Amino acid sequence: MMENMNDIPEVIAPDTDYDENQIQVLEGLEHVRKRPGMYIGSTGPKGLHHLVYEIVDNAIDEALAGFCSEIKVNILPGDVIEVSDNGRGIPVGIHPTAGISAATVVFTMLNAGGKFGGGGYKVAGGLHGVGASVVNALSEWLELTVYKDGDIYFQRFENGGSYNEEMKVIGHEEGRTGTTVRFKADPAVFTETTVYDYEVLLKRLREQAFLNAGVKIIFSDLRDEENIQSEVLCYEGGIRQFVEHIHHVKGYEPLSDEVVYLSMKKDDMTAEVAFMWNDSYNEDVRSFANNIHTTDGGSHENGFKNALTKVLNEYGKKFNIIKENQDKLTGDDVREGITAIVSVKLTNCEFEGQTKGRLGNPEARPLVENMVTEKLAYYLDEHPQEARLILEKTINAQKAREAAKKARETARRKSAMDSASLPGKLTDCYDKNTAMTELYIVEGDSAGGTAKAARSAQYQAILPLWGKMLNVEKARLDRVYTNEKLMPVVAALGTSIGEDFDISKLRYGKIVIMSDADVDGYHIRTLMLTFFFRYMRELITNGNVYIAQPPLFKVAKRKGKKEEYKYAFSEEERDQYTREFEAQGDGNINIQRYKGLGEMDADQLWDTTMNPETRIMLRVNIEDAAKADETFSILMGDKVEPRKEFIEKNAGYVQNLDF
Ligand code: TTJ
Repeated sequence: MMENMNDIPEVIAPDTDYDENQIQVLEGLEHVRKRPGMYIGSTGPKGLHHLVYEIVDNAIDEALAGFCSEIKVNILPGDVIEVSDNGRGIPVGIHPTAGISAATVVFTMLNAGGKFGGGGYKVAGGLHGVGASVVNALSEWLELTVYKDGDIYFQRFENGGSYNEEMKVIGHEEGRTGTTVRFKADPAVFTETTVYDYEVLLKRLREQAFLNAGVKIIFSDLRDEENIQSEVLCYEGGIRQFVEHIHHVKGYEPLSDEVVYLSMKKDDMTAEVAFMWNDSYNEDVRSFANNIHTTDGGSHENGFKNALTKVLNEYGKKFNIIKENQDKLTGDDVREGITAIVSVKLTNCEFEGQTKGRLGNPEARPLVENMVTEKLAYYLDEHPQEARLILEKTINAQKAREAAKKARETARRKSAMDSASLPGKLTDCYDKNTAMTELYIVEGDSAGGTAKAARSAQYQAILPLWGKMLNVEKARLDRVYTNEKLMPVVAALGTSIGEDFDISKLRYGKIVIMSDADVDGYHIRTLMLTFFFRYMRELITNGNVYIAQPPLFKVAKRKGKKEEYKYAFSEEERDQYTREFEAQGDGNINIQRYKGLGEMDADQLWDTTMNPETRIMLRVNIEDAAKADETFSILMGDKVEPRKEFIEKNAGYVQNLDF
């Protein structure tokens, strides 16, 4: 879908000073209304939040250009977004070819932004930078105010970018400069919701503040006057503080006091990395290109990883910490327990892969690789104490890996001796064609029994989970291999895990986690997603993992012997069905709340949750899994403080967790 972005002709702008001349006129906005997904990915909550990023990005560019010290982002009552900066103000003069204000052009002509012409700003890429006009096209209304040369300019757009009045001066204010954009996302486009999630916006704005050191973003949620929330996001330390923040949130203990920070400029490109090790065994490497999270890595991330492995091996050899006859440290060894941010800024980013999550630009790799090779070697020489700690940590990882390999081989030999290595608890399906088959991972034996009775034996297999919840956080791969809860899952899937993972051996096309809508169910789901995220990540990126959605309520109306009923998957649905039944004015209404899967009989479970014709399932994406991983770290880690914070924040959902 997004490949079509390339079909949009580029604006060729003269390479002169950035002014009205540089913005050229392109096609109108009708196409954006017709195919919003092409421009913002989706019209669900993700696309909705994307509108905000799109506008904020413009203000951040102005800040990076050095002309703006403060960006305000407000969520106003009615889920109106207001973004303002104190930059130079968008050019308002008459555009030479369009014959209207240049600012109007920016908001009404697709791709009309100086950024796309090669002059003006140097940084743009991906879905980002599709521009203000796309936001306008998808808004019920949008108001633009520009403060410039002592004047206040204003223009209002309605219904996806139409306007009755041109940009005009509505007042004067001496000395003030800047741009303010206010908009309401169009509910006719964002049919699912136009309500913003404060935490989602906060996370992304904070990330942008880390990636652009010194840029000040003041974010406020003013929707509910009784509960105003506000944060000032400004980090002089940039991505160094990003690394510290991740450690704080996850409750990790750092290996040393100092975050390693390296940066380099070459031609039009800049690269920076920040990293630090901690007491966990998890690798958390996040890479960005032009401030966009590259979830699938790419050339810049590869450059970082290669150089890191190479430099640590060389240092270890040089100081005889790694002995002559000892194996080299692998990439996994050196990255065990690392938190790293890799950020590059390039003139033209090429994003590749199905979800455009991977940086393609080949020049980014040597840039990062050479930087880390040179500067990390220097850093280690300058910091012998830290260097020793790092080397010890990685050598421990190497030892653990070798021990894990032995344990694995023993486990394999053992399982080879069992006649069939499929777990005893598994009720398999007949079909062997993975295009058809589904594995339901079910919490508890009783729900497992119901699922077994409900399923289609042809293509649905059932695996009830049992045994004590394992603390994977503290366990390494070797212990995962002997865990009674996880090993049956591994055996049933057939893919093996970690470096042995082989998706071609996968025995089912869909893996469905089916757990109760309560605290235990939440726990199990978090555990499973974290496990997949850490040891079978490709299952998630390949789209094989799903979460079943059992109904929360049955709303029934009984009249004499006749019962009519509907299943509700949320409280809103419950209330809606109740109102519908009430409106019919006859019979008694009864609402049953399902506390667990076990309360449904097999037919009900089939109809509501397992029948492909009628069920709803959520496909798990990499962000969901990463989130589970973070939650898991918080819930299972040693630190009490982040756990308390988490529980306070999520009190509604995770009430009775006993720690
Ligand atoms: C362009 O070059 C001349 C001086 O102004 C430059 C400019 O466009 N600056 C600018 C744009 N500052 N802020 C914006 C901006 C801010 C928001 C909130 C939204 C948009 C679309 C642009």
